[in-house]
Amino acid sequence: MTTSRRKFIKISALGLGGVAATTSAIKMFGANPYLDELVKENVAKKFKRTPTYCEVCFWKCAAWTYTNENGEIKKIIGNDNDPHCYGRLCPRGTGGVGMYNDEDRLKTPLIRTTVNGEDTFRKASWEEALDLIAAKFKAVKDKYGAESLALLKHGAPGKHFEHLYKALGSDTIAEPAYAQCRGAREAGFNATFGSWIGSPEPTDIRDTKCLVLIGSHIGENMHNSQVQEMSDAIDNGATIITVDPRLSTAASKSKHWLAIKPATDIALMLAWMNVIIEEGLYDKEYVEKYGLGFNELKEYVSTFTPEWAYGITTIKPELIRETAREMGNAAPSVIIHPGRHVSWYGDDTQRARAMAILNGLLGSWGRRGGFYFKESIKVPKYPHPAYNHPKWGWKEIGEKYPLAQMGITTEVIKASIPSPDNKYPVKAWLVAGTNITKSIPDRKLLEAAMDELEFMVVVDTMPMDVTGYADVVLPECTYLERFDGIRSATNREPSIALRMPAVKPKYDSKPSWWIAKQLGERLGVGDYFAYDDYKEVIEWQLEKMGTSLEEMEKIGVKNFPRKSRSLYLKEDEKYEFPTMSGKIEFYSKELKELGFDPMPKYTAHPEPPQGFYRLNYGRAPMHTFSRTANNPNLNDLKKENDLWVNPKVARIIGLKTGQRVWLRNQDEITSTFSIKVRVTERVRWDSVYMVHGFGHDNKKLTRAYAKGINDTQLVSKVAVDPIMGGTGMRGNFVEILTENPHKNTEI
Ligand SMILES: Nc1nc2c(c(=O)[nH]1)N[C@H]1C(S)=C(S)[C@@H](COP(=O)(O)OP(=O)(O)OC[C@H]3O[C@@H](n4cnc5c(=O)[nH]c(N)nc54)[C@H](O)[C@@H]3O)O[C@H]1N2
Ligand SMILES: Nc1nc2c(c(=O)[nH]1)N[C@H]1C(S)=C(S)[C@@H](COP(=O)(O)OP(=O)(O)OC[C@H]3O[C@@H](n4cnc5c(=O)[nH]c(N)nc54)[C@H](O)[C@@H]3O)O[C@H]1N2
Ligand code: SF4
Ligand SMILES: [Mo]
Repeated sequence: MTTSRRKFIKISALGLGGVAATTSAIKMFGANPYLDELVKENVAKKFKRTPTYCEVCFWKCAAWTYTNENGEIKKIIGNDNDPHCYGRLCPRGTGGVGMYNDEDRLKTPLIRTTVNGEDTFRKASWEEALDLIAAKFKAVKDKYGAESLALLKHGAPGKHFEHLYKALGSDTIAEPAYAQCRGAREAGFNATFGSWIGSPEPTDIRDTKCLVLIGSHIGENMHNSQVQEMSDAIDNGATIITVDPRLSTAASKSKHWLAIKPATDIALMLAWMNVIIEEGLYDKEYVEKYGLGFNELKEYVSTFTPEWAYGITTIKPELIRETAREMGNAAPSVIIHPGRHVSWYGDDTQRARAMAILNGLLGSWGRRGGFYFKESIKVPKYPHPAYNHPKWGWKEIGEKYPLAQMGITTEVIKASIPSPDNKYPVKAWLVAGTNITKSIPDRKLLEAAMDELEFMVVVDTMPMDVTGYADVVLPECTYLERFDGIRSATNREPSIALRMPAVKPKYDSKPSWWIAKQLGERLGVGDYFAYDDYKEVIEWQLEKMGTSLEEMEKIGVKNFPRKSRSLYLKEDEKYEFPTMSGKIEFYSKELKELGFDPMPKYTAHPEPPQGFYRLNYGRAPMHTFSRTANNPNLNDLKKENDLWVNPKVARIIGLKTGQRVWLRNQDEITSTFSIKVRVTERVRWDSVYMVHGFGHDNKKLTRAYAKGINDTQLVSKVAVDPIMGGTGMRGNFVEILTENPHKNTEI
């Protein structure tokens, strides 16, 4: 394959486009519960409602889609009985209707073609596109084995293609929500408590007395029930301690904001352990009963005094002591929040271990106001033949990283580049529900891999950047137009939620379950899809769970009583933790045996060179990653990201709020687009900050194209976590350019 073939198609594809009028309807809702109630009452009288769960992010709040007599979607409102949302959606969920209304949506299947030497897409029928994919996938399967077909996925569509892949005999599956997101936290907590954190996190925020946020920026990170519970906890007098180099929304609501020097959190946590142990603030009974390796830990942290940590973190020793005492006083109703996007500096599993150990010392795991024992209900599997066993898959591809519990995207990407020592040749990709060109760091590596592929398919709802690299693009209909798997997630009590179509698919778009089935039939595994409509699967599953489609249509969410055990540990319970030792492992033998530090170690990370600033990034409450930038409702609330710059830096460079600048990173990668400066004390002088997900490259995104800077473009350096393969992305440094570096070049 020539390089040019995979060249990103920038031109507006035939027949696509059209600018939609923006609407500010979403502004009507805001976060006013009284208004919410009024809206609910009025809406209920006028419109028909259909249950769904939100796909704007992965919290999956259950909701009602209201349609009028003409079958138009008018509103989406939270389901009162849902423990993920308590009846209220976040601004993104309310604005989800914009995904349906977006005129820029993918409308038909597209096939890459060449016209006058230029790559472009032509419209195709489903028949033609599916036949082509099946033929190409079959060729790869016959030549190299099904294992060489990789699936990169996220969200609900991923599940349907996972089924297709397993039927074909491929387990070469990965998602950026692991190695670029929460993988290290799962590995760190698993090594300590023997249990994943998972989603939603089993943090008992509503009953906590002290919530410690280390980087986690709840409030901008809009995970619905957590935000609501945190707000209740504040009202109930809980102490919030936020460790963040930036004054996040959470930090502004905190009793203590620890404006830590970036990349030094492990030092702070070691000092906290030192104080908690030295001053006897830990839960002695709990530690004795459930802990393993306390004496080793005590000995190990004895030299990590607050004075030692001060020199590293810039946090004053008195403040380290005071906050440690706050935690000790609140224990066990204290949460050192595990965070979620934790792929920061490469020692992320160890940072997660430090968080887990602090929770262990304070006795918060299994305690009210700490972490509860989560429970979910199993959705029965719709019958299908046994899956074919692959010879290799995500595990083998990521074998260098012993505690990886899921596929590592970047390793799958590397395996797609042929080399004599590549034992696991990946040859084709199906990319579903993930905009990898925005979510995977090291663009050079990603593009090198895409160049080498024999075939690449993208299933998306929007002409996102990633579609420009595909051979075939398939338009999925939005979550408001389809059936999908039943939502069953862990929580205090098990619950299920139904997603069913409120309206027919717009344009020539189709649901993923249908696409997967069509491909399955063409690839000889049709017997794994023994239904005509996914509705049949859901009906069958609901019957088995003691309910029915009819009932679920009426209620949307069904809550079930707990069966596994009590929510918290009982007074004199002899609980065995699901670790190898059955104990909370302060000292990890497993890590030691694998050649890693058995207790977390502080390592100094590279600092920005003269004239450079650390590139920090995060979330905005009205956007999800790159997926909502073009959404008419949400775009209306925030059109582009801005660059937070400390006044001291602004003075040195001579910057003013509102001024446009470009960024260049340590590898001389220059941002394609510019960004507006926001001068603010809320960010430290050693870093700059922006919201992730802007700076879209594809002109077909009429509202989002060229708006703001794409942080991912500047993340060319990654610090890989040796334990689980996560890609630390916060070690990139940028200089600020006030002159347009592209002046003489056309983009
Ligand atoms: N609105 C909205 N909400 C979302 C999402 C979204 O796209 N939009 N995405 C969801 C997903 S999948 C995830 S994973 C989560 C991510 O949400 P979090 O887990 O909360 O995100 P992080 O990126 O870890 O945290 C960002 C914060 O870390 C701070 N920070 C940067 N460097 C350091 C450091 O060295 N030390 C410390 N202590 N802090 C630092 C930043 O200033 C910023 O405030 O958000 C979820 N919620
Ligand atoms: N630089 C940088 N990189 C990051 C992060 C960061 O903060 N900064 N965050 C990391 C984190 S925490 C995560 S979880 C990942 C997330 O990474 P991704 O999962 O790639 O997230 P999105 O960018 O939202 O991409 C989602 C894609 O799915 C499409 N989509 C939306 N709904 C549907 C649907 O119903 N069907 C189909 N088929 N497609 C749909 C959207 O149009 C979009 O193209 O990114 C990680 N990468
Ligand atoms: S938190 Fe917001 S965007 Fe995420 S699922 Fe819930 S309503 Fe949707
Ligand atoms: Mo994430």
